[in-house]
Amino acid sequence: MRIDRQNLVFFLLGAALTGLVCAVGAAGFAAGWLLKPAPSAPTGAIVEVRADRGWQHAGLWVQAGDLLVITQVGGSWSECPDYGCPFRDGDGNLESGLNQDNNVLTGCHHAALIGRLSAYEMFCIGKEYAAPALRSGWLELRINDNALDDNAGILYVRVERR
Ligand SMILES: [Ca+2]
Repeated sequence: MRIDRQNLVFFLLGAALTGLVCAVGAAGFAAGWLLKPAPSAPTGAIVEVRADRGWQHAGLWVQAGDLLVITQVGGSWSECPDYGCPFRDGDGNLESGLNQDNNVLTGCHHAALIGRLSAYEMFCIGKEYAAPALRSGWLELRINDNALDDNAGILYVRVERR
């Protein structure tokens, strides 16, 4: 079979253009996916934060400058129930110093609820918190305790941005 040279050129040109269009489309899709945050929890979503786990995703994207409001609405936890530590609320152990050895965040009561935005600076939350977000990011929450193995309980927390 004789291949018509002109047809071959058109065919190759067509294939190249199709490839280019696909590549541009895929790149656009990828850029959109990477740059635009996934839909976040609706305002007022209630999340659970377990005492025996490290950083836990709250499903809330916060824009720098948003008023971030975090309120404990239920539950309790203990940083060492087997050793007699009582179950507490998000304010943690108010008798502890602010810089106990097992704190994840110093300057905040042991076993208090703490947070961070996309793995940047941590902040002390406690039972109630309201402050402008200093940066954009995903909200993560946890107990202010590095020794998680002996922990128990869950806090229920409303996370909002306004
Ligand atoms: Ca503990």
